[in-house]
Parts: sequence; C-alpha cells; structure tokens
Amino acid sequence: MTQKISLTRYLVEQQRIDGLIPSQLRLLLEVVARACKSISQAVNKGALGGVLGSAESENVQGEIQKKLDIIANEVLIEANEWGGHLAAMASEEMDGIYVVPNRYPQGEYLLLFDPLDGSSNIDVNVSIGTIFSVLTKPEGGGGVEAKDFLQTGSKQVAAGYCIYGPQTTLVLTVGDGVAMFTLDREQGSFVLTQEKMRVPADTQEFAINMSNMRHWAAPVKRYVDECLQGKDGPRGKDFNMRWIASMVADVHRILTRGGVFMYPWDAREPHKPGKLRLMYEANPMGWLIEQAGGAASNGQQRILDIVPSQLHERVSVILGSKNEVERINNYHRQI
Ligand code: P6P
Repeated sequence: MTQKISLTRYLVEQQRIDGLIPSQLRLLLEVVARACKSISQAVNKGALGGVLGSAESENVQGEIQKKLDIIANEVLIEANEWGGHLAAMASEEMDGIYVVPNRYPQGEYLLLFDPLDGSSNIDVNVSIGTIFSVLTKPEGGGGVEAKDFLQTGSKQVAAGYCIYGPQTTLVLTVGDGVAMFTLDREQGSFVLTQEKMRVPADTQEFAINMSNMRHWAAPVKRYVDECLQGKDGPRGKDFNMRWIASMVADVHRILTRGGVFMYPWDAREPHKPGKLRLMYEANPMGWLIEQAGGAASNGQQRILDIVPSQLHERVSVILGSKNEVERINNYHRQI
C-alpha cells in the first residue's frame, strides 16, 4: 500500500529537502490548513448548524454578508493571530488590515484571504472555498501598515485555496509547482493526493457569466463568439461552457482538466476594472495557475505584475490554459 503523505510531512520535506520554506512559513500554512478544516466542518453542517442565510450586514465591498462569511473570517483571524508567524492580516470581509495584537509576538508574514469565496452558493449547497495569499512584511522599522500589503502578486511566498465540495481539498504552491491535499475525515488530516498539477496549454472549455455578454468589451465578445461558432467557425472545434459562480470551483476544474476562466471588465460599472479582487483572489489564483503551466492576465498585462494601489482593488481576470489566455490577450492588443 502506498504510504500516505500528510500535509505536515510534505511541508517538512519542502522545508528540509528543498529549503524552500522557512519554519515560520511552514507553521503559517499548517495553521491556515487547520482553520480550513474548521471552516469545512461549519460549511458541512449547513442548516443543521444554523449557519445558513444572511448575517444582515454588509462588507467593505457593499455586499450582504452571509453568516458563514463572518464565521470563516473569525476562524482565520483566531487561528492565526497568536502563533507569532504573522505581522498582520487582510480580508475581503474587513475594511482595514488586522494587526496582530500586542499580547502576541509578531512575525514576518502578511496573510490575505477571501474567507469564503462564492457566498451566493452557500445556501444552495454548491461548492465554495477559502482563498489565501502570503506576502513578507517589507524590511524597515515601525509598525505594519496597509501600504505594506500593496505588493505585486509576484512577491507572494505562498498561495492556495481550500474548496468545500464533495471533498474538502487544499491546493497550495510555495513556488515549486502545485500540490493538492484531500481531507481524510477519519484521520482529520490533509493527505497529498496530487503533486505537480498541470493545466493543459489548449482547451475546449470556457467559463464566463454569459448573462453579461452585452456589456463586454469587443475582444471578449470576439473570443466567446468564436468559441460559440464551434467547429464550423474560426476555431475549428466545438467548445463547452461552465460557470459555477464560485471562482474556487471554476479554478479547481481548470487546474484539474484545463479551461479558461474570465471575469472581464464590463460596462455595467465602467469605472471598475472588474468584479474580482486583485490581492486575495486574482493574485493567489494567478500564481497557482502559472505554477501549473497556465497564464493569468487582465487582458493587457500579467496579473502578477500589477502594482496594487489599494487593498481591495478590483481587476479584470482571464486565466487558465496558456494558449487560450494568449489568444485573448492578442485580441485585446488588436483593438
Ligand atoms: P457572478 C463569488 O461571489 C465571486 O466573487 C467569484 O467567486 C465568482 O467567480 C464570481 O463572484 C461570480 O460572479 O457575477 O457570476 O455572480
């Protein structure tokens, strides 16, 4: 019987054999994984746990918060604040940063997260997930401030997500490819189930919310229209479409079998570059996709090169199979 490799053992080996991750980063990732297990328990209870429905409050994005949004946020804060590995945290559910209280030691890492992505799916029992990104606090004295988080995605030292679906699965990169861990509920631990995940360079599957079609810019309209023309059109092949409305679930599918995911700018709110957030959605997902051989752009530039100007800024996202993303980028260059 092949030996099961736990997340702990995988991270120890990444630390010891590859020298890739310092012990404090290994501790951080194990704490985040433990928090995701707790969130998974709460999600799985559903109506039985009284955790469904609205919390009757709004987050900084002006979105109605679900009870589980708040629970997941609190679980991540409480799990990470005392360990001494973090200086501060930032969350989709909090306006400002959360500096580790003085009663705890401060570490060198900054943790950003969307505690529960895909909230609109919570009450209808469709996969949702936690997305996280890890940066290093810039050198220099003084307390940590929001501006310390404003680093390009290329500066991430770890990124991942945990998807709460038929299985609870943690997908992670520390810069040496993408590994997937499935929660063994009997043992209560994440077990390595796939290493070196790869996104095929080509695909016949695209993911976008088609109801916004009339609002898209010309390059996106052109790309989707050509896909819809199928084998009789310029692409010479038929395409399939998926849209789960949980970025974590759509990205997991793409990491597993390829595809292209688009949440582009659209004319509904023309002053916004897109719906998704750069720091704790596009950057971690973009790095995972690149680490698996795919590409991630906003149509004009690589997601991971975008210099952020504010913590909750939004971005247009096109990511997945490299050749498809490059085709869409080319269409943007041709206008
Ligand atoms: P729409 C979930 O709210 C989310 O932030 C992403 O997870 C998802 O891809 C997108 O929004 C869905 O947006 O407009 O299709 O509901």
